[in-house]
Amino acid sequence: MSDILSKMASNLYEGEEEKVAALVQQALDQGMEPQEILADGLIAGMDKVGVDFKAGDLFVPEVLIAARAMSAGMRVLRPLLAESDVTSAGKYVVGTVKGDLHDIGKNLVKMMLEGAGFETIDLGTDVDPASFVSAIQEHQPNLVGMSALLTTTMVNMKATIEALQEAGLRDSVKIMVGGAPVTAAFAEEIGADAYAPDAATAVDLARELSAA
Ligand code: B12
Repeated sequence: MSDILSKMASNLYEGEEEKVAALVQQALDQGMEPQEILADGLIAGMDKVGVDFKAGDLFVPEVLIAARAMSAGMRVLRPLLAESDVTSAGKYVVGTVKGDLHDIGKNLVKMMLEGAGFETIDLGTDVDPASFVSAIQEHQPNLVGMSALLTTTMVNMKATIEALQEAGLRDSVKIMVGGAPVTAAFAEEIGADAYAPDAATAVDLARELSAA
């Protein structure tokens, strides 16, 4: 990998927003392809963040800071990626389910997926089943994510899946669920496709589900 791309990846890991943005610009000025900068600079850095977060070597604040550096690099790159018509890794609609206002974990998963090249549409918190249905109709994602942090709101994941079934949309998307009280057994019971205990695993699963 070129020197500038490895520097970009390590600065992203360290959360150096301004340096990452400047290195992206420098790489473009040197004539590098936007896709190469994305894959071997930004995503490579974010992948290492994911691995170290999963291993317990990094914590939530560090991941959020790295994700901000990723966004700073993406701001420079995004217009050029749109021009060069780079296909995204997949399209992800996400929300925290009805009745639930917790969004830190949801945002972390979203940022890590953006880091992995997914296009994301964030419906926010307290999202009722009908809003998931209309967002899926509008944006036609391949992946849907639901987050819940309360034992009292987990049931709304099931209600959302039922609403998707009723709207005839269930088979058009893969559904991932997560949040502290959610388990793999619960995910299976409500008919979700996957459960991830953390943001790094969510990226691995999203890649698998998008390739399937
Ligand atoms: C911060 C917090 C709040 C903040 C939320 C701020 C915000 N913007 O999110 C505030 C103060 C608003 C809040 C309010 C409440 N909270 Co609160 N809160 C927490 C706390 C301390 C941390 C949650 C958090 O952000 N963790 C950090 C993130 C990174 O972890 P995470 O959310 O689990 O996400 C990771 C994974 O789960 C996974 N993941 C998450 N979502 C998704 C989605 C997908 C698709 C995938 C694949 C993976 C995934 O990946 C993430 C990253 O690795 C927890 C305690 C705890 N330790 O969990 C209590 C906790 C969740 N809260 C609790 C309660 C009771 C409440 C209130 C009811 C309190 C009250 N009486 O008012 C209200 C409810 C408000 C509402 N309607 O939602 C209880 C829930 C108990 C239960 N079993 O139901 C907890 C467990 C505290 C406790 N021990 O009692 N809370």
